[in-house]
Amino acid sequence: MSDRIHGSEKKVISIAILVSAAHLFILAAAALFYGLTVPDCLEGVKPFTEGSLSQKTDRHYELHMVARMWNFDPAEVVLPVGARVDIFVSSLDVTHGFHITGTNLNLAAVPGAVNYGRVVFGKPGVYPIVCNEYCGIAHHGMYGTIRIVENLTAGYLPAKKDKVPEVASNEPPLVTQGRKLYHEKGCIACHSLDGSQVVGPTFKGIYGRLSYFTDGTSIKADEAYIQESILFPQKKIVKGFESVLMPSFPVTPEEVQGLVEFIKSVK
Ligand code: HEC
Ligand SMILES: [Cu+2]
Repeated sequence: MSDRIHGSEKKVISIAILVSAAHLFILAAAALFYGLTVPDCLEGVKPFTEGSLSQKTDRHYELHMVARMWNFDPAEVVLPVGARVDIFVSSLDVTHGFHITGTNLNLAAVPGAVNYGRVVFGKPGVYPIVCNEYCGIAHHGMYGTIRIVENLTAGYLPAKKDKVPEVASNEPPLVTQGRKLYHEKGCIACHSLDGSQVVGPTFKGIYGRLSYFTDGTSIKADEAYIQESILFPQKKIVKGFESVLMPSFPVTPEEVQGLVEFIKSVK
């Protein structure tokens, strides 16, 4: 029997068996010791519309991530070294990518669906999240950050932490509401408060200053203009920012009022 198989063939078969065994071993080790799981599309899970972080046990976290044009909610996550994170990803608009740099987690963020993957963060450092699925004009600016920190007692979301911001007690309620919306609606991703130009013009000192537009006209930024900029972002395009389209946001008239008052207050 055995002399019917050529010697070199036997060698090849042995190597094939060895390689297969090695693969199985690596898979088992990855699952058992590194906590890796196969990305999965969950059925029967209601897609969520807001990002959140919850702590299940000492090291075990659950992270809900929402992708939308053109940011992630939450935009920044801070976790202790060794955190084992169950990540659920969904989208509010189109299909986005969700890749955590430095890990092997690469999911699609699909509207109406929830995808799942698990990552164990063994080393401290900054892990940028990138969208690797072209999703529109500001696709290149779509990113988030996971920060893994040593000696941290519990993970948290920096932007949501100051959801109820510390403000002077005499701040008008509308301004406080607007400040909250600035975080929640994601304006923070493109507009700074400190004068730095991020993706869009800074809000610092915008009220009463001249805005110059691509059609050569200009306008002194008053309440009506700021309101129009939020409701109809494409009506007037600020010069120098024509390469990025500001998305329009679903906002109630009351929310617009809050945002306008907040923007006016950024001096
Ligand atoms: C994806 C990036 C992005 C996001 C998010 C975004 N904007 Fe903008 N925004 C821009 C860009 C780019 C411009 C300048 C081009 C233009 O006028 O459309 C702009 C312009 C503006 C202007 C006019 C600025 C000026 O100097 O005249 C206002 C006011 C404004 N945005 C408010 C908001 C508010 C409020 C939000 C949140 C609800 C928001 N933006 C979210 C990108 C963004
Ligand atoms: Cu995207």
